[in-house]
Amino acid sequence: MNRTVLYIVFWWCVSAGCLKAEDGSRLWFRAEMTAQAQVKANRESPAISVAVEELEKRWKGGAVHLSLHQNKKLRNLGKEGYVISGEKQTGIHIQSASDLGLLYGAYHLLRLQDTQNDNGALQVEESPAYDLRLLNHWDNLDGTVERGYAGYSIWKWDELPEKISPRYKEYARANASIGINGTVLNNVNASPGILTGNYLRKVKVIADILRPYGIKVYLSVNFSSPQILGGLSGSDPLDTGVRRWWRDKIGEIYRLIPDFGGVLVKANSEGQPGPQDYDRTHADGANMLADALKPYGGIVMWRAFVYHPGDEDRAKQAYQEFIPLDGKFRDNVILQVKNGPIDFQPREPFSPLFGGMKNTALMPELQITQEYLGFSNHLVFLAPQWKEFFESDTYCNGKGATVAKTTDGTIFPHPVSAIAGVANIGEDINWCGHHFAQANWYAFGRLAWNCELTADEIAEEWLRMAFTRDQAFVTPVKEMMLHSWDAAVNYMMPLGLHHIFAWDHHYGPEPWCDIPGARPDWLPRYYHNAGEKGIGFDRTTGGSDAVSQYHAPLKEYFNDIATCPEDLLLWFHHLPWDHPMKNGRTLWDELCYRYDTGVRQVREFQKIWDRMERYIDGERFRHVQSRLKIQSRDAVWWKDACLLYFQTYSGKPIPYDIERPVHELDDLKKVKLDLKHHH
Ligand code: BDP
Repeated sequence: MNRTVLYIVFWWCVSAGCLKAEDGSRLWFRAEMTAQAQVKANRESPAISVAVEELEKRWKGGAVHLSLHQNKKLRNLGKEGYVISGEKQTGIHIQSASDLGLLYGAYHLLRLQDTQNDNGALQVEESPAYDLRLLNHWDNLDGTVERGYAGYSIWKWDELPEKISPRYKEYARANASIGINGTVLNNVNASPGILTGNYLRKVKVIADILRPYGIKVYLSVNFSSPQILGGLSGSDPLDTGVRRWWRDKIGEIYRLIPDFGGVLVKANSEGQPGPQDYDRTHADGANMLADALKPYGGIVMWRAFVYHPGDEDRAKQAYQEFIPLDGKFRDNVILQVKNGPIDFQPREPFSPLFGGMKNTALMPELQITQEYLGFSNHLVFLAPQWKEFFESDTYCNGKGATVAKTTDGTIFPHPVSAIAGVANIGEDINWCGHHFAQANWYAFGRLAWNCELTADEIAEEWLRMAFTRDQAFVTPVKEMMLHSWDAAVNYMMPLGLHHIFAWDHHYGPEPWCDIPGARPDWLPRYYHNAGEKGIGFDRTTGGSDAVSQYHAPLKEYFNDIATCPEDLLLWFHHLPWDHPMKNGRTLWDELCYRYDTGVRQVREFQKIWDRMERYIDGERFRHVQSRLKIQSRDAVWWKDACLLYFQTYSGKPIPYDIERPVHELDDLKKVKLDLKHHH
């Protein structure tokens, strides 16, 4: 063959998809885009065009009819619900009362095609659990990402509004395919700059790209913006000048972005400004913004992540601060509450605000990015963690009042229900740093749509789309995913231990960490309280009494050593090293076994993975393989660091049948990783 022919063959191959790089850039859209389906829609709209285009390219069955029309059944499914009926070969009908429902229906149909072996006759009816399903980007305007482990931000602020990265559209598509319908573009530690005209014009361009995919844009705002940007003397929420400034600013936003979703606010938290700077309450601050947004249908998501240094148990403070304000918020304010009372720890009980605040809308905030779970180095599938959270019974309304039911509108109907996940997305070619971290983005969307899906179902779907349908691969790898959270909890912080991370970057273990002058509630010692007598945080009625923030009978369960779940034992109790566990071991021995189990679980994941080489592409195989090696080494590091350190207090031997430490405690104490917030 001469060079021209070679060249032609090469390009034919590329365009036919024979040489697709398996770099993870295609997320869960790896099925070929070569279909030529017949798709008809009874109406036109940008969202319907997207639906038609997706189906035309990817649907490999008979004709698909999209019809937007109103009848009682469709209206009951809400503006994003849909019905799918028909058979793959003979033809499919997707119906909805809105164009977005048709878009979601189209993605549902394609997901069935990509994941199921036999579609048979279809009869699907769907509507989402939460009205607003949002990603929160902790992306800064300088391109860095707070707690981001997949490179710089995907938002190219320097290039906008002129230059448009192709990733924006891919991002929109990926999110729409899993039902995400909103995104907060910037960090909760918000730069006031986002509200300048210059940045708002950039935001508008992103909003225009996301709109056909049903995704609304929201912004984090800095409470001091009137002062910093507007030159006012302060930002007191009851000051008329301040209120006018916000009204004007919000008006300016809506002139550019008529469907702007609203704002997210971190106020009087970790040094951020807020209404308390002016002796006003969180309600005063939130309501001021709510009033400015109300005429346009916008909302305020006000974060409840607040705590101050002092004598009070950090785990109790958000509840103490917000419960007295229950019922004082406007109906377009939603309190955004992290799943646990402290801060995205490997395992926490649910925040007692869920089921505690009965007259205020609450939205859960989950962390998709793995700030406290090994960054993008560790394979940790988070759906099991989130399921445990959703299914936790708050007992606020008798038995069965799960966190999900207290927030999705079932128990407390509010004008809107919502949920947010802190994104793990960056400009890395595979989007999330670790190929398996994509599964957490995917799982967040799927659970926000339907929190009754099981972790198993979600892992199965994702594996089939992202890798292969071969069960010889899917079954063992799914098992690995489903146990990965448990493994991480075991090798990092078993039995209810929490926040014993290295200072600031939160990657490795530093249970000994002591920084003179540092806030005590930022130091591990505050949380583990290890000493000769024992270990754990006494939050019982005899201790900080955090248990009393939970409804009966839960507070009694947590309060009583006999009924407190062992997985949360040291969260609620300070216990002697020889405290007898349910299996007959002493607490010290059990702690050792848990750490050891975590290490062995990861070693097992390596064995599972290495057997998978022949089922998938070499590129992703090797990438994951090498990350699992890091995870194994880190697990041993965690185990040795924690056990050797705690041993200095327990004075007891590490049970002789488990692997011996391979590090010296003194060496581990010297480890200082140079990890910046954002990398
Ligand atoms: C903590 C993070 C910090 C965030 C904060 C928050 O370490 O970077 O700003 O949460 O959620 O987990 O506001």
